Amino acid sequence: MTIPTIEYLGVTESAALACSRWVGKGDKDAADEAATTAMRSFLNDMAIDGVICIGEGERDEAPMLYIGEKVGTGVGPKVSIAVDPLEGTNLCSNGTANAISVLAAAVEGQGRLMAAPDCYMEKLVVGRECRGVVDITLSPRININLMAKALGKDVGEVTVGVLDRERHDRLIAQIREAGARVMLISDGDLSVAIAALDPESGVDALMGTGGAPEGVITAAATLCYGGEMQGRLVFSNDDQRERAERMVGGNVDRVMVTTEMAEGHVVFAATGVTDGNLLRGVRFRRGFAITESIVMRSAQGTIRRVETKHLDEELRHPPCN
Ligand code: VTB
Repeated sequence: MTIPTIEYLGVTESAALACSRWVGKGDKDAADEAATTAMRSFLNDMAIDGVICIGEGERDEAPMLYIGEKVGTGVGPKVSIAVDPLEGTNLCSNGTANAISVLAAAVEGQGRLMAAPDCYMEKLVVGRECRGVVDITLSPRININLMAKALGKDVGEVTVGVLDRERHDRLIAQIREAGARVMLISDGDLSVAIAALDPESGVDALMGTGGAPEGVITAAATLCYGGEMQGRLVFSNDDQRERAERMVGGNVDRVMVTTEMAEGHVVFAATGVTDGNLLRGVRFRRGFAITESIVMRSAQGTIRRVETKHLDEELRHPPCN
């Protein structure tokens, strides 16, 4: 049984609308809570036997949408659901670019999402034109040159998104030395990775280290876009490594490709909270709000961009002052 695409879209729309009331208000926890509460309540109305495989954290640290939490009415297809109700809590509270609400889902027996340990992941994400071209074990210079060739661009026209962190100082220098452009982002490597998958976004690749759970959600988007993602888990201590050995198995230092992290029939949905490289944020008009989303199904090979008007939105989520 297939769950209508529009249902998944409603999940991320509801989360984006709820936390959009907190855009620019300087309270990231309130923004995250609003998104999580709205998303959970939408999911619980869906006719699915769902379980959260990637969520807000472990059961003991996250009251809502924790890993293993059952969602949905319990009657319907068994679905594994990976969520990030608000990717970029700082971006939302600061009113800066690229905060999104996001979900990836796989129906049991049709698709699979990898269980992600809570550690870092080194990521390389490129769009369809660069599939089969890049290799995370090679230097940024080589990858950028290979990308430029595949894209039919000058190296100086290639733009790489990188999280602005000290750990990336060397990477940033290497990208610049190769002659390419670095787009530094303060947070939200998931939204910029999705932008890199889209040929119209102006971002050609995402490189660098961010969260592993978000990496798996990125892989679901990559599968839907027909792009390529390579990831390597990065551990801060032995505990994390042992956990990864239990959850992921095999040699946990290996390079993981897209299909190891997301496979088969998966659905991906994201709604903009603040304006970003790929999606516009929630906009308010007299008596209604407008959202922009992207929703994709890997099995059908569909990528839909959806603009939705939400009437009387101020009654559902009153402005917070
Ligand atoms: C953040 C966040 C990213 O990873 O950077 C986080 O902005 C981890 O990095 O979007 P830090 O610990 O250095 O902040 C993400 O959440 C996802 O990959």
